[in-house]
Amino acid sequence: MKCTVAFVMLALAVLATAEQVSYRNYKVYQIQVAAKEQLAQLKRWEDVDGVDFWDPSGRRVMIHPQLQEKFENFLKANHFSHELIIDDVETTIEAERKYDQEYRRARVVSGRSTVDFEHFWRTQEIYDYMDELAAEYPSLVSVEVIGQTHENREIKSITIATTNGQVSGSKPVVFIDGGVHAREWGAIMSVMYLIHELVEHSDMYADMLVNDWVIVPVANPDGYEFSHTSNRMWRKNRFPVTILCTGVDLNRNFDYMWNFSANACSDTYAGAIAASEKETQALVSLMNRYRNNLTLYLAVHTYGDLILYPFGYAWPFIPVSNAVEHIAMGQKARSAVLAVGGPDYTVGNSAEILYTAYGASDDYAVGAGGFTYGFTLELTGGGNQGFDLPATEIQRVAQAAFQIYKSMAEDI
Ligand code: 0X9
Ligand code: ZN
Repeated sequence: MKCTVAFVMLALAVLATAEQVSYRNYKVYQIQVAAKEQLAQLKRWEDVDGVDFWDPSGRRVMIHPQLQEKFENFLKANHFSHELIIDDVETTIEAERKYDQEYRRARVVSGRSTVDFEHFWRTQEIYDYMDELAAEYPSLVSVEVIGQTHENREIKSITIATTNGQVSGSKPVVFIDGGVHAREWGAIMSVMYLIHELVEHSDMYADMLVNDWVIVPVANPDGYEFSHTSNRMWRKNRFPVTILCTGVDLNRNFDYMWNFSANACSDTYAGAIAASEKETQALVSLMNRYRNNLTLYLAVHTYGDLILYPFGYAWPFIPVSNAVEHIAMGQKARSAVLAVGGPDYTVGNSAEILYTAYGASDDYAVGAGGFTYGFTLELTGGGNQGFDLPATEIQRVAQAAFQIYKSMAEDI
Protein backbone atom coordinates (compact mmCIF):
# COMPACT_ATOMS: atom_id res chain seq x y z
CA MET A 1 0.00 0.00 0.00
CA LYS A 2 2.82 2.37 0.96
CA CYS A 3 4.60 1.51 -2.29
CA THR A 4 1.49 2.45 -4.28
CA VAL A 5 1.19 5.75 -2.43
CA ALA A 6 4.87 6.51 -3.07
CA PHE A 7 4.46 5.63 -6.74
CA VAL A 8 1.39 7.85 -7.11
CA MET A 9 3.21 10.70 -5.37
CA LEU A 10 6.23 10.39 -7.66
CA ALA A 11 4.04 10.11 -10.76
CA LEU A 12 2.24 13.29 -9.70
CA ALA A 13 5.55 15.06 -9.13
CA VAL A 14 6.69 14.09 -12.64
CA LEU A 15 3.40 15.25 -14.12
CA ALA A 16 3.65 18.51 -12.24
CA THR A 17 6.90 19.31 -13.99
CA ALA A 18 5.45 18.69 -17.48
CA GLU A 19 5.07 21.68 -19.79
CA GLN A 20 2.75 24.28 -18.27
CA VAL A 21 1.14 27.35 -19.79
CA SER A 22 3.20 30.30 -18.60
CA TYR A 23 1.69 33.43 -17.07
CA ARG A 24 5.02 35.26 -17.06
CA ASN A 25 4.45 39.02 -16.70
CA TYR A 26 0.67 38.72 -16.64
CA LYS A 27 -0.64 41.44 -14.34
CA VAL A 28 -3.53 41.44 -11.93
CA TYR A 29 -5.39 44.64 -11.20
CA GLN A 30 -7.59 45.26 -8.22
CA ILE A 31 -10.40 47.49 -9.42
CA GLN A 32 -13.03 49.35 -7.47
CA VAL A 33 -16.39 48.63 -9.05
CA ALA A 34 -18.82 51.08 -7.52
CA ALA A 35 -22.01 50.44 -9.47
CA LYS A 36 -23.60 47.68 -11.52
CA GLU A 37 -23.25 49.79 -14.67
CA GLN A 38 -19.52 49.99 -14.05
CA LEU A 39 -19.30 46.22 -13.78
CA ALA A 40 -21.16 45.90 -17.08
CA GLN A 41 -18.70 48.33 -18.66
CA LEU A 42 -15.75 46.36 -17.31
CA LYS A 43 -17.28 43.05 -18.36
CA ARG A 44 -17.11 44.14 -21.99
CA TRP A 45 -13.49 43.04 -21.74
CA GLU A 46 -14.50 39.55 -20.67
CA ASP A 47 -14.20 37.83 -24.04
CA VAL A 48 -11.07 39.66 -25.10
CA ASP A 49 -8.24 37.16 -25.51
CA GLY A 50 -5.74 37.72 -22.71
CA VAL A 51 -8.26 39.08 -20.22
CA ASP A 52 -9.39 36.94 -17.32
CA PHE A 53 -11.79 37.95 -14.57
CA TRP A 54 -10.53 36.25 -11.44
CA ASP A 55 -13.59 36.90 -9.31
CA PRO A 56 -17.15 37.30 -10.50
CA SER A 57 -17.49 40.75 -8.95
CA GLY A 58 -14.88 41.97 -11.42
CA ARG A 59 -12.61 43.32 -8.73
CA ARG A 60 -9.59 41.38 -9.88
CA VAL A 61 -8.70 41.06 -13.51
CA MET A 62 -5.66 39.33 -15.01
CA ILE A 63 -4.22 40.95 -18.12
CA HIS A 64 -1.79 39.70 -20.77
CA PRO A 65 1.38 41.83 -20.69
CA GLN A 66 0.72 43.20 -24.19
CA LEU A 67 -2.72 44.45 -23.22
CA GLN A 68 -1.53 46.20 -20.10
CA GLU A 69 -1.22 49.67 -21.60
CA LYS A 70 -4.56 49.53 -23.38
CA PHE A 71 -6.31 48.21 -20.29
CA GLU A 72 -4.77 50.83 -18.02
CA ASN A 73 -5.85 53.54 -20.46
CA PHE A 74 -9.39 52.18 -20.37
CA LEU A 75 -9.42 52.19 -16.57
CA LYS A 76 -8.14 55.75 -16.42
CA ALA A 77 -10.47 57.06 -19.12
CA ASN A 78 -13.45 55.58 -17.32
CA HIS A 79 -12.39 56.68 -13.85
CA PHE A 80 -12.00 53.25 -12.32
CA SER A 81 -9.80 53.52 -9.29
CA HIS A 82 -7.42 50.61 -9.46
CA GLU A 83 -4.19 49.16 -8.24
CA LEU A 84 -1.68 46.72 -9.73
CA ILE A 85 -1.59 43.93 -7.16
CA ILE A 86 0.33 41.18 -8.95
CA ASP A 87 3.14 42.13 -11.29
CA ASP A 88 3.95 38.62 -12.46
CA VAL A 89 1.33 35.89 -12.06
CA GLU A 90 3.82 33.18 -13.03
CA THR A 91 5.82 33.87 -9.87
CA THR A 92 2.79 33.14 -7.71
CA ILE A 93 2.01 29.96 -9.67
CA GLU A 94 5.64 28.83 -9.35
CA ALA A 95 5.48 29.36 -5.61
CA GLU A 96 2.31 27.28 -5.42
CA ARG A 97 3.91 24.50 -7.48
CA LYS A 98 7.10 24.55 -5.41
CA TYR A 99 5.11 24.27 -2.18
CA ASP A 100 3.18 21.32 -3.63
CA GLN A 101 6.27 19.50 -4.85
CA GLU A 102 8.11 19.94 -1.55
CA TYR A 103 5.01 18.90 0.32
CA ARG A 104 4.60 15.72 -1.72
CA ARG A 105 8.29 14.79 -1.47
CA ALA A 106 8.16 15.19 2.31
CA ARG A 107 5.08 13.04 2.43
CA VAL A 108 6.63 10.20 0.44
CA VAL A 109 9.48 10.16 2.96
CA SER A 110 7.27 10.36 6.04
CA GLY A 111 4.59 7.99 4.69
CA ARG A 112 1.89 10.33 6.00
CA SER A 113 -1.64 9.78 4.73
CA THR A 114 -3.60 11.89 2.27
CA VAL A 115 -6.02 13.24 4.81
CA ASP A 116 -4.84 16.68 5.63
CA PHE A 117 -5.93 20.09 4.52
CA GLU A 118 -2.46 21.47 3.85
CA HIS A 119 -2.29 20.61 0.19
CA PHE A 120 -4.64 20.50 -2.80
CA TRP A 121 -5.68 16.91 -3.39
CA ARG A 122 -5.59 15.58 -6.92
CA THR A 123 -8.57 13.69 -8.33
CA GLN A 124 -7.10 10.27 -7.58
CA GLU A 125 -6.36 11.20 -3.97
CA ILE A 126 -9.94 12.42 -3.60
CA TYR A 127 -11.39 9.26 -5.13
CA ASP A 128 -9.14 7.01 -3.02
CA TYR A 129 -10.30 8.81 0.10
CA MET A 130 -13.97 8.51 -0.88
CA ASP A 131 -13.52 4.77 -1.49
CA GLU A 132 -11.73 4.37 1.85
CA LEU A 133 -14.63 6.09 3.62
CA ALA A 134 -17.15 3.81 1.90
CA ALA A 135 -15.14 0.75 2.97
CA GLU A 136 -14.67 1.95 6.53
CA TYR A 137 -18.14 3.39 7.21
CA PRO A 138 -20.57 1.20 5.23
CA SER A 139 -23.45 2.16 7.51
CA LEU A 140 -23.01 5.82 6.56
CA VAL A 141 -21.27 6.10 3.21
CA SER A 142 -21.56 4.84 -0.35
CA VAL A 143 -19.65 5.90 -3.44
CA GLU A 144 -20.77 5.63 -7.04
CA VAL A 145 -19.43 6.29 -10.49
CA ILE A 146 -22.08 8.54 -12.00
CA GLY A 147 -20.46 9.11 -15.40
CA GLN A 148 -17.35 9.23 -17.53
CA THR A 149 -15.77 12.34 -18.94
CA HIS A 150 -14.64 12.97 -22.51
CA GLU A 151 -11.11 11.96 -21.44
CA ASN A 152 -12.54 8.83 -19.81
CA ARG A 153 -12.14 9.86 -16.21
CA GLU A 154 -14.73 8.72 -13.74
CA ILE A 155 -17.12 11.21 -12.19
CA LYS A 156 -17.82 10.02 -8.67
CA SER A 157 -20.45 10.88 -6.11
CA ILE A 158 -20.50 10.15 -2.40
CA THR A 159 -23.71 9.67 -0.46
CA ILE A 160 -23.63 10.27 3.28
CA ALA A 161 -26.83 9.00 4.86
CA THR A 162 -27.49 7.22 8.14
CA THR A 163 -29.48 4.59 6.22
CA ASN A 164 -26.41 2.60 5.11
CA GLY A 165 -25.19 5.38 2.88
CA GLN A 166 -28.32 5.18 0.73
CA VAL A 167 -30.76 8.03 0.22
CA SER A 168 -33.65 7.12 2.48
CA GLY A 169 -36.47 8.62 0.46
CA SER A 170 -37.94 10.14 3.60
CA LYS A 171 -35.35 12.77 4.51
CA PRO A 172 -34.46 16.01 2.75
CA VAL A 173 -31.57 15.66 0.29
CA VAL A 174 -28.73 18.17 0.30
CA PHE A 175 -26.97 18.01 -3.06
CA ILE A 176 -23.58 19.60 -3.67
CA ASP A 177 -21.54 20.21 -6.80
CA GLY A 178 -17.88 21.14 -6.34
CA GLY A 179 -15.22 21.78 -8.94
CA VAL A 180 -17.55 22.59 -11.84
CA HIS A 181 -14.92 25.23 -12.57
CA ALA A 182 -11.56 23.53 -12.87
CA ARG A 183 -9.31 26.18 -11.37
CA GLU A 184 -11.41 26.77 -8.27
CA TRP A 185 -9.38 24.40 -6.15
CA GLY A 186 -10.44 25.91 -2.83
CA ALA A 187 -14.05 24.93 -3.55
CA ILE A 188 -13.13 21.27 -4.01
CA MET A 189 -11.08 21.27 -0.83
CA SER A 190 -13.87 22.84 1.20
CA VAL A 191 -16.22 20.12 0.00
CA MET A 192 -13.65 17.47 0.96
CA TYR A 193 -13.42 19.05 4.38
CA LEU A 194 -17.21 18.83 4.72
CA ILE A 195 -17.12 15.15 3.73
CA HIS A 196 -14.32 14.48 6.21
CA GLU A 197 -16.16 16.16 9.08
CA LEU A 198 -19.55 14.61 8.32
CA VAL A 199 -18.17 11.09 8.06
CA GLU A 200 -15.24 10.90 10.44
CA HIS A 201 -16.84 13.04 13.15
CA SER A 202 -20.43 12.05 12.47
CA ASP A 203 -21.24 11.91 16.19
CA MET A 204 -20.77 15.68 16.34
CA TYR A 205 -23.15 16.41 13.49
CA ALA A 206 -26.39 14.58 14.22
CA ASP A 207 -28.29 17.76 13.32
CA MET A 208 -26.77 17.80 9.86
CA LEU A 209 -27.38 14.08 9.36
CA VAL A 210 -31.13 14.46 9.65
CA ASN A 211 -30.62 15.10 5.94
CA ASP A 212 -29.18 12.80 3.28
CA TRP A 213 -26.12 14.24 1.53
CA VAL A 214 -25.31 13.60 -2.12
CA ILE A 215 -22.02 15.20 -3.09
CA VAL A 216 -20.00 15.39 -6.29
CA PRO A 217 -16.75 16.99 -5.15
CA VAL A 218 -14.99 16.95 -8.54
CA ALA A 219 -17.72 17.59 -11.09
CA ASN A 220 -15.16 18.40 -13.79
CA PRO A 221 -12.23 16.00 -13.33
CA ASP A 222 -10.71 16.54 -16.81
CA GLY A 223 -10.60 20.28 -16.25
CA TYR A 224 -9.37 19.92 -12.68
CA GLU A 225 -6.47 17.68 -13.72
CA PHE A 226 -5.65 20.01 -16.62
CA SER A 227 -5.48 22.95 -14.21
CA HIS A 228 -2.86 21.02 -12.24
CA THR A 229 -0.78 19.66 -15.10
CA SER A 230 -1.01 22.25 -17.84
CA ASN A 231 -2.84 25.49 -17.20
CA ARG A 232 -3.48 26.76 -13.68
CA MET A 233 -6.17 29.14 -14.93
CA TRP A 234 -8.30 26.57 -16.78
CA ARG A 235 -12.04 26.94 -16.06
CA LYS A 236 -14.04 24.76 -18.50
CA ASN A 237 -14.15 21.03 -19.18
CA ARG A 238 -11.87 19.54 -21.87
CA PHE A 239 -14.31 18.76 -24.66
CA PRO A 240 -12.70 19.63 -28.03
CA VAL A 241 -15.26 22.07 -29.42
CA THR A 242 -13.35 23.17 -32.52
CA ILE A 243 -9.84 22.52 -33.85
CA LEU A 244 -8.72 25.66 -32.10
CA CYS A 245 -10.83 25.80 -28.96
CA THR A 246 -11.38 23.38 -26.16
CA GLY A 247 -13.88 23.31 -23.36
CA VAL A 248 -17.45 24.07 -22.39
CA ASP A 249 -18.24 26.11 -19.30
CA LEU A 250 -20.32 23.56 -17.40
CA ASN A 251 -21.93 26.37 -15.43
CA ARG A 252 -23.51 27.63 -18.66
CA ASN A 253 -24.51 24.20 -19.96
CA PHE A 254 -27.54 23.30 -17.82
CA ASP A 255 -30.92 22.99 -19.45
CA TYR A 256 -32.71 25.84 -17.76
CA MET A 257 -32.74 29.16 -19.59
CA TRP A 258 -29.80 27.88 -21.58
CA ASN A 259 -28.67 30.37 -24.18
CA PHE A 260 -26.56 29.90 -27.30
CA SER A 261 -23.18 31.61 -27.15
CA ALA A 262 -21.28 31.76 -30.43
CA ASN A 263 -17.69 32.10 -29.28
CA ALA A 264 -16.37 28.59 -28.64
CA CYS A 265 -13.08 30.03 -27.45
CA SER A 266 -14.75 32.03 -24.69
CA ASP A 267 -14.20 30.95 -21.11
CA THR A 268 -17.99 30.99 -20.70
CA TYR A 269 -18.86 29.00 -23.85
CA ALA A 270 -22.22 27.31 -23.16
CA GLY A 271 -21.90 24.28 -25.47
CA ALA A 272 -23.60 23.52 -28.80
CA ILE A 273 -26.86 22.58 -27.12
CA ALA A 274 -28.16 22.53 -23.55
CA ALA A 275 -26.79 19.69 -21.40
CA SER A 276 -24.43 18.64 -24.20
CA GLU A 277 -21.70 17.71 -21.75
CA LYS A 278 -21.22 14.38 -20.03
CA GLU A 279 -20.47 16.09 -16.72
CA THR A 280 -23.74 18.05 -16.86
CA GLN A 281 -25.67 14.91 -17.79
CA ALA A 282 -24.12 12.97 -14.90
CA LEU A 283 -25.15 15.63 -12.38
CA VAL A 284 -28.67 15.91 -13.79
CA SER A 285 -29.36 12.18 -13.83
CA LEU A 286 -28.11 11.92 -10.25
CA MET A 287 -30.51 14.69 -9.21
CA ASN A 288 -33.37 13.01 -11.06
CA ARG A 289 -32.99 9.85 -9.00
CA TYR A 290 -33.99 11.67 -5.82
CA ARG A 291 -36.61 13.92 -7.35
CA ASN A 292 -39.11 13.60 -4.47
CA ASN A 293 -36.71 14.63 -1.73
CA LEU A 294 -34.52 17.28 -3.32
CA THR A 295 -34.37 20.16 -0.87
CA LEU A 296 -31.13 22.13 -0.93
CA TYR A 297 -28.69 22.53 -3.84
CA LEU A 298 -25.28 24.07 -3.25
CA ALA A 299 -22.94 24.94 -6.12
CA VAL A 300 -19.55 25.53 -4.55
CA HIS A 301 -17.21 27.95 -6.34
CA THR A 302 -14.51 30.50 -5.63
CA TYR A 303 -14.15 33.35 -5.08
CA GLY A 304 -15.65 36.47 -3.57
CA ASP A 305 -17.21 35.64 -0.18
CA LEU A 306 -20.71 35.53 -1.64
CA ILE A 307 -23.89 33.58 -0.92
CA LEU A 308 -25.97 33.87 -4.09
CA TYR A 309 -29.58 32.89 -4.61
CA PRO A 310 -31.45 32.38 -7.93
CA PHE A 311 -32.42 33.28 -10.51
CA GLY A 312 -29.33 34.55 -12.22
CA TYR A 313 -30.44 34.46 -15.85
CA ALA A 314 -32.30 37.75 -16.14
CA TRP A 315 -31.89 41.43 -15.52
CA PRO A 316 -33.87 43.07 -13.94
CA PHE A 317 -33.61 39.93 -11.91
CA ILE A 318 -36.42 37.44 -11.44
CA PRO A 319 -36.31 36.19 -7.86
CA VAL A 320 -37.26 32.64 -6.98
CA SER A 321 -40.76 32.47 -5.52
CA ASN A 322 -39.34 31.73 -2.06
CA ALA A 323 -36.69 34.46 -2.22
CA VAL A 324 -37.53 35.63 1.30
CA GLU A 325 -36.63 32.22 2.70
CA HIS A 326 -33.47 32.12 0.62
CA ILE A 327 -32.39 35.48 1.97
CA ALA A 328 -33.13 34.43 5.55
CA MET A 329 -31.16 31.21 5.11
CA GLY A 330 -28.30 33.12 3.54
CA GLN A 331 -28.21 35.68 6.34
CA LYS A 332 -28.26 32.98 8.98
CA ALA A 333 -25.32 31.28 7.30
CA ARG A 334 -23.53 34.60 7.06
CA SER A 335 -23.96 35.11 10.82
CA ALA A 336 -22.72 31.58 11.50
CA VAL A 337 -19.50 32.37 9.62
CA LEU A 338 -19.14 35.69 11.43
CA ALA A 339 -19.54 33.90 14.75
CA VAL A 340 -16.37 31.88 14.05
CA GLY A 341 -14.40 34.95 13.00
CA GLY A 342 -15.62 35.67 9.47
CA PRO A 343 -15.15 36.56 6.70
CA ASP A 344 -18.25 38.65 6.16
CA TYR A 345 -20.14 36.98 3.29
CA THR A 346 -22.48 39.09 1.19
CA VAL A 347 -25.93 37.59 0.58
CA GLY A 348 -27.80 38.49 -2.58
CA ASN A 349 -29.32 37.53 -5.89
CA SER A 350 -26.64 36.44 -8.35
CA ALA A 351 -27.86 38.62 -11.22
CA GLU A 352 -28.15 41.58 -8.91
CA ILE A 353 -24.81 41.46 -7.21
CA LEU A 354 -22.93 39.85 -10.09
CA TYR A 355 -24.19 39.56 -13.64
CA THR A 356 -26.68 37.54 -15.63
CA ALA A 357 -25.60 34.08 -16.65
CA TYR A 358 -27.69 31.49 -18.47
CA GLY A 359 -27.68 27.76 -17.84
CA ALA A 360 -26.01 27.71 -14.42
CA SER A 361 -26.46 24.74 -12.08
CA ASP A 362 -28.12 26.74 -9.27
CA ASP A 363 -30.82 28.09 -11.60
CA TYR A 364 -31.37 24.62 -13.04
CA ALA A 365 -31.69 23.04 -9.60
CA VAL A 366 -34.44 25.40 -8.49
CA GLY A 367 -36.03 26.18 -11.87
CA ALA A 368 -36.17 22.67 -13.31
CA GLY A 369 -34.47 20.20 -11.00
CA GLY A 370 -37.11 20.20 -8.28
CA PHE A 371 -35.08 21.67 -5.41
CA THR A 372 -36.74 23.96 -2.88
CA TYR A 373 -33.58 25.96 -2.24
CA GLY A 374 -30.46 26.61 -4.30
CA PHE A 375 -27.38 28.71 -3.78
CA THR A 376 -24.03 29.35 -5.36
CA LEU A 377 -21.33 29.88 -2.79
CA GLU A 378 -18.31 31.89 -3.86
CA LEU A 379 -15.83 31.00 -1.14
CA THR A 380 -12.77 32.96 -0.08
CA GLY A 381 -9.96 33.43 -2.58
CA GLY A 382 -6.25 33.92 -2.32
CA GLY A 383 -5.72 37.44 -1.05
CA ASN A 384 -3.01 39.22 -2.98
CA GLN A 385 -1.00 36.10 -3.59
CA GLY A 386 -2.79 34.31 -6.37
CA PHE A 387 -5.96 33.01 -7.91
CA ASP A 388 -6.97 30.57 -5.26
CA LEU A 389 -5.77 30.06 -1.74
CA PRO A 390 -2.28 29.28 -0.70
CA ALA A 391 -2.49 25.67 0.49
CA THR A 392 -1.73 26.80 4.03
CA GLU A 393 -5.09 28.62 4.08
CA ILE A 394 -7.29 25.73 2.97
CA GLN A 395 -8.26 24.74 6.49
CA ARG A 396 -9.27 28.23 7.54
CA VAL A 397 -11.47 28.79 4.49
CA ALA A 398 -12.95 25.28 4.61
CA GLN A 399 -13.85 25.71 8.28
CA ALA A 400 -15.66 28.95 7.52
CA ALA A 401 -17.46 27.33 4.58
CA PHE A 402 -18.42 24.44 6.83
CA GLN A 403 -20.43 26.89 8.93
CA ILE A 404 -22.45 27.73 5.82
CA TYR A 405 -23.18 24.06 5.02
CA LYS A 406 -24.07 23.41 8.65
CA SER A 407 -26.27 26.44 9.10
CA MET A 408 -28.18 25.83 5.88
CA ALA A 409 -28.59 22.09 6.45
CA GLU A 410 -29.99 22.74 9.91
CA ASP A 411 -32.30 25.39 8.55
CA ILE A 412 -34.27 23.31 6.02
O1 0X9 B 1 -20.13 32.84 -13.41
C1 0X9 B 1 -20.30 31.82 -12.74
O2 0X9 B 1 -20.53 30.72 -13.24
C2 0X9 B 1 -20.21 31.90 -11.20
N1 0X9 B 1 -19.08 32.69 -10.81
S1 0X9 B 1 -17.55 32.12 -11.03
O3 0X9 B 1 -16.62 33.17 -10.74
N2 0X9 B 1 -17.27 30.96 -10.00
O4 0X9 B 1 -17.43 31.62 -12.36
C3 0X9 B 1 -21.46 32.55 -10.66
C4 0X9 B 1 -22.74 31.82 -10.95
C5 0X9 B 1 -23.90 32.45 -10.25
N3 0X9 B 1 -25.16 31.86 -10.62
C6 0X9 B 1 -25.94 32.32 -11.61
N4 0X9 B 1 -25.69 33.41 -12.26
N5 0X9 B 1 -27.01 31.61 -11.90
ZN1 ZN C 1 -16.91 29.10 -10.54
